Amino acid sequence: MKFYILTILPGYFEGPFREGVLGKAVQRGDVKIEIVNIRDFADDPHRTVDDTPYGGGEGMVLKPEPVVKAIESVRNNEKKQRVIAMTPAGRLLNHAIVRELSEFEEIIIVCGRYEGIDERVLEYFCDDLISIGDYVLTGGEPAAVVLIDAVSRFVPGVVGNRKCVEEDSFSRGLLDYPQWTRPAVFRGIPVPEVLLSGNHKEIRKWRMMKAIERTLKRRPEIIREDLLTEEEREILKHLKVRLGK
Ligand code: 6GU
Repeated sequence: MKFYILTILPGYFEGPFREGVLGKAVQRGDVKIEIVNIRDFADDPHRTVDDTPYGGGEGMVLKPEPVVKAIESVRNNEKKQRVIAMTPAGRLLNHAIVRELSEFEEIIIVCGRYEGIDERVLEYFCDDLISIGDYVLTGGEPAAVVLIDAVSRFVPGVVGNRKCVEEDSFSRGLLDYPQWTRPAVFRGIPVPEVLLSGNHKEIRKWRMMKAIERTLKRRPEIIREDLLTEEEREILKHLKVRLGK
């Protein structure tokens, strides 16, 4: 899978794709990243990429010409491509969108800066506008890193254990159960006894209960009853009564 990142801050991406699971995937070539400097497509001597907004108002807007030229420089009809603009005015990124995007061969990501991107670029040259949450960042660059990280997990070979990907919390509509590791008592705080019992049937049931309980408490809106097993639905029913939900 290949990602093109169109940005006016190419240096921003020097770190994130060198580290960890994603860094290894890039080294192996399972994930390819190409940074495209939008400023290289400015045609004046000052390499101007922004201008004041028509109608007045705060800040600067990314000019259409350099951004569109940058998009066109990586467009390829032979590949299954998607052009995505990162903007807080986009649709909110979630598990379903991440999965959908992982089906493309190449994703071209346009990172916004200043007060925004000329609307004609978004409307006529992008397929999709994506936001990573209801807060404003100084630019689309950190959001692009988030998107690439999440999509890359679905690229075969990137995450060693497929089960971890297929069964992640958001495909099931349940948060993960909590985890502990040694020592059994840390600063006076013990690990729940059932986990030390060696009773795997009990442990499985307890974890299921914990996962449903924390989802009900923190993220009740993500629960998909249709995706739960009979056993999980039963636990959910009991917990709802107990928690008064
Ligand atoms: Cl994609 N861009 C910016 N600038 N802010 C955001 C965002 C994106 N998603 C959430 N906030």
